[in-house]
This record gives sequence, structure tokens and C-alpha cells, in this order.
Amino acid sequence: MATIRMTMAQALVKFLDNQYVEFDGKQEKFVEGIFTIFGHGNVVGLGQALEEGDHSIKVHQGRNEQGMAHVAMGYAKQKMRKRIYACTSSVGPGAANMVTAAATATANRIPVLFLPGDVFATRQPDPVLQQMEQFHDLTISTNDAFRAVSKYWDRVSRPEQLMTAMINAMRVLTDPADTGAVTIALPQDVQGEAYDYPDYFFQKRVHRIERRPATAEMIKDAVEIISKKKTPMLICGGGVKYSEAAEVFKAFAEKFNIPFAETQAGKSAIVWDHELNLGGVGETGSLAANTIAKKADLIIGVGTRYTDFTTSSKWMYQHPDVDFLNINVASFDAYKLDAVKVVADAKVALEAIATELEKIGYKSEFTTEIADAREAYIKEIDRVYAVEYTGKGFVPEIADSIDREAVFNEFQEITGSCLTQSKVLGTLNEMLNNDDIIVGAAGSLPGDLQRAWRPKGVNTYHMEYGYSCMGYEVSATLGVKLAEPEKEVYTFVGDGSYMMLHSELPTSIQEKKKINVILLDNMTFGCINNLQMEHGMGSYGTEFRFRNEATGQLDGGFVPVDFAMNAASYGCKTYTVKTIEELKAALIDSKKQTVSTLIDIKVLPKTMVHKYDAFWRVGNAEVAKSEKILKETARIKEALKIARQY
Ligand SMILES: Cc1ncc(C[n+]2csc(CCOP(=O)(O)OP(=O)(O)O)c2C)c(N)n1
Repeated sequence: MATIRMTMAQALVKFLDNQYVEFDGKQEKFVEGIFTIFGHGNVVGLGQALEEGDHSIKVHQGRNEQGMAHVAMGYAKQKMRKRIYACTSSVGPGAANMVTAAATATANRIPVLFLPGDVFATRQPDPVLQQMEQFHDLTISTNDAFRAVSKYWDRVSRPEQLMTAMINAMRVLTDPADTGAVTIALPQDVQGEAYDYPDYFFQKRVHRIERRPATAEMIKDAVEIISKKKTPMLICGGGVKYSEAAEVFKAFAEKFNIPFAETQAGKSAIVWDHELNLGGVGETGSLAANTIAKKADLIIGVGTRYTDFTTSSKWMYQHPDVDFLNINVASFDAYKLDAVKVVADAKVALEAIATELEKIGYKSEFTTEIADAREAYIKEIDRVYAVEYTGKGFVPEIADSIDREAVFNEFQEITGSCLTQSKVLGTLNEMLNNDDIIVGAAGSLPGDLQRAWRPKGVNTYHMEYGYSCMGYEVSATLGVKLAEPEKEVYTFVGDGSYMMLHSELPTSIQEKKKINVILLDNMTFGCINNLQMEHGMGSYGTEFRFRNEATGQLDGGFVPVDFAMNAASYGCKTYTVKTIEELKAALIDSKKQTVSTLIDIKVLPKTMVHKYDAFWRVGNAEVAKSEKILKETARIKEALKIARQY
């Protein structure tokens, strides 16, 4: 047996460089590169191996470990899970910083390889800098926190363990049903230890991403349930994108006259103006999708996790005889909502079901309902996209009953802007090019965008809404840009999320990869402010206000921030926008730039797109001094009578 003597870290790099995936006969290199922030836990081990060369793994420098892992996730998500980045950190805080990102990757089923440095396997110099020391168990390090958020977790305490660890890492990363965060903890001493690795460990490995077929029985069950139904509705989930099944999904919908709604992950698999496309569904659903959803007697969920936003906390699907048919490569998801299950790849399953349905000449019994719903929804989006602040008597789009005029006046005085969020989004939707990509994750924007954004190009809507992690937005946009360098990529981010984390904006300058940040500054954690006020609370702890010496509370004036100045300091071209004309001019100019740009748009709080006959279950107080809160709690209890229980 031929062997190669190298350190564990050198073997890891050589192995990663030889991994490929094959999907529909097409082979691609799997590991594009590695993001790193070096520290004593990885620099002289993995860092040395990377420096030595002899590999084609691109090495990037991050600014914050969570931020760089968001880049990695944005990249893999935009690459439809066919290519990844790894992320390496030092021991301790560097590793801990990546835990949130690992959870985000796992919740969204996106492959990211985490390689945190770890404390000494020998324990001889303990406690090393950044070692926690749990008195009751010395086998625990910070990296054990990844166990809770990883789909596969391992620690390489001896150099030869690397082989099983990495084979299993690849198994999970390339498995469409099981993928997510994979963590391989690398003790800092072991990284530099030598071993005679068998040369076959480094052979080119091609991991086939299989299209799992459905069994004949599953297809029979699916056809049987569909054939009994008159008004079915499809849900296009993220699985449609990852399986590259959009064309087959569209043909299926057309052939059997079945309208389809979208989840956040599935949106833009098919462009908005397809005549059967109802837009987003659920708590943040569109008028069309939420109207049809209530009348649907069968929900055919394709590649969806059925989060509470998609089901409106299991309240949305109200037809008395509604059933669910789930087509999903993961049996975990297929089993949700007591569905008829097709545990299979979306594309091959839809093709097989279509063949059988055609034989029996199936068609839904929808006549004009789909076109009517779409017409009303298009008119409604046109309306909200045109809403302007009219001063006294202005009815905010959100939470009609809440009078915020005093706040609006105060906001206007400080910022000089009375732009509404919905009109800003309308202008952006009109002005961005068809293949420009938008990226988002948390705040009011994902909801507004799912209700009203009209994607004109395929896979141009990139939303992380499985974990809705504030701080994903800007950094993931760099990942999307790395995945699609020819396209303009736009972050849609609130001021709260921007302030939480935008660490890889300077990295975009360093890498000379232009990204565009569209920042909507309402000086508020806006969506949470809406949430509390809609549920009977006051505005409490969610606006960015100075501490008021008189009251001792955070109810002083707004705390303004000049975000344009902030981004300019990194080298971005920036703009501050207070009118629609300024927004249009900034967008036109930003397209001409070669460096990253940031447009700081001051928008009135509470001028988002409101919800469309939806419900979201939150745990409201059953005991409260406020009558309003008790009324809301009663409303929730009433709504729960309709919600399905599992
Ligand atoms: C890391 C993280 N912390 C907290 C939350 C809870 N949360 C969701 S949205 C939000 C406020 C977002 O505010 P901003 O970015 O200003 O957007 P807006 O709602 O005003 O549009 C908060 C605190 C979260 N999703 N992620």
C-alpha cells in the first residue's frame, strides 16, 4: 500500500481538493474554497497546510466568523447546494461565533463545512488560551455547542481519524435529504501531527447527488388522492430549486390546471407573471395565494418544510375536506401534516405522477378562480406600491388601527423623509433588472417581499427564512456574488439587521466583488414593533430611542445613524435617500460603480405591506392589565379553533 506522510491538516486540504459531485451526469468540483480567521487554534496547523500550496482551494479572509459563514451559506444556497465553502476558525470565541451560522445552515438545509480549531487532544498545556474548562467533563470544549446545530459532528483526536470523519462529512453534505451544517473539530495539536495516509484516501471522489425515485405504491397513492380532488393547490418549496425541477413543476401545474403558491425558499423558481403563480403563501402570503389556499381541497407540497409561515400556524388550509400530499426527498418533511407521502426527488416524482394522471385525463375543476385571484392580487400590489404619505389622516398600511402620526412627524423632522416602505419596494421592483438578485433574511422585508415582490428572473430571489437570522443579509450577498459574479446582487436589509452584522461588507471591498446594500432605515426593530402592537402591547423596547433621564426608560428621541458614512468608511460608494427621485438617481448611479455600494433609505416605520387574511400563532399573555392584550389573546384562542392540530 502506497502511503503519503503528511500532517492531518495537509491531508484534510488534499482530501477537500479532490471532492466532486455529479448531478444529472454533470460533474463539478465540490469545495470551492475556505473562509478563515486565523488564530492560535488553526493558523500553524490548517493555515500552514493552506500556505504550503499544491491545491486549488481558494482562501478568503473573513472579518467575523459568523459573517464569513453566512458568505459560505449564501454561496451554497445560490449554487443550489452543488458547491460549497468551508469555514475555519480558532478555538473558543472564533468557533463559538460560527455556531449561529451553523444553525442557520441546518435550518435551511444548506451544506456548509465548519472546521473549528479545538483544544489540545493531549491536554498537556491545558488550559490553553480560550479553553473553557468544564469542571465536570474535560472532554467538552466550545465545539460541543455545534453538536446541537450540526447534521454531522466529529472531532479528529488522532490524525488517522480524519479519514472516517471526512468520508462521513461528504456523505452528509452531498445528501439532499440530510444536508446542513457539518462540523469537524480539529484539535490544534493534531492538525500538525504526521501520519502515513494511504494514497487512496486522496483519490478523486465523485459523490453522486441521486434523484431518489418514488416507488410505484407512492405514485399510486398520489394519483389516487389527486384524482379525488377538485381544487388542488401546489406549493413550490425550496426543494423545487435544489432538485432543479422548476420546468417539470411548471409543466405539471399547466397540464392539470393546478395553481401554485410559493414558500420563501421556493420563490423565483418560476417567474412571477406565470398565469398559475399565486405568489407567496401563509402568514406572509399574497392576496391571491391566501384566497385560493382557503378553498383548496388538496395541498400538494413539493420540497417544503411547512414552517409556521407557510401554514399560517396550521390555520391557512381551511377547506373542510382538505388533504395534504407531500413530495419530499426527506421523509421527515414528507411525514408532516399527516400527508400522503411521496418520499422522492421532486422532479422524478412529479414526472411519474404526471404520466399516471394524464392516463386518467385528470384536470382540476378551477374555472375563472385562478385568474380572478391573480387579477385582484396584481391590482393590490400596484396599490401598495403606490402608497404615499399624505400627512394628517394618513392610514398606515400596517395595523390600520394604530395611530402613529406623532411618531411619523418626529421621524420626518429628524430624517427629512416621509417615504413609505411599500413605495420604495415598488420602485426597486420596477428599476432592478430582470436578472438582478435580491437577498434577505429578517425583519419586515422578507414578509413584504414575499407578499409583493415580483421576481422577473429565475432564482433571483434569495431569502434565508428558515432561521431568519439577522445579520445574514449583507454577508450572504457576498456569497451570492461569488456564486454568480456576472450578476448585480442586492441586499435588502433593515437598519437593525445591518447594525447586528455586516462584517463581510469590507471583505467585498477587499475581494473586489461588488455588492449593493439597500438599507431601509426606520430607526426601529420594525416588524417586532408591529408584532407587539398588533397584539395589544404598546411600543416597548423596539424603537431605537435614547434613554430618557426623566422617565429612566428608552423613550427619549430617536437615535439617528448615518449609514452612508459608515459604509463609505470601508470604501463603498454610498447614497442617502429621502425621496423617490433620489432613490432612482442612486440606483442608476450605483449600477455604474465597480465598488460595493450602499443606499441608506430613510423610510417611515409602519409603512410595510399588510397581511392578507392570515394568522400567526404567538403566545399572548392570558393575564394582563391591558384590555387590548386580553382581547388579542381571546382572538388567538378563537383562531386556534380552526387551526389543525398534530
Ligand atoms: C439574530 C437575531 N436576533 C433577533 C431576531 C428577532 N428579530 C427578528 S426581526 C427583528 C427586527 C429587525 O429589525 P430591522 O432589521 O430594523 O428590520 P425592520 O423590521 O425594521 O424592517 C428582530 C429583533 C432575529 N430574527 N435574529
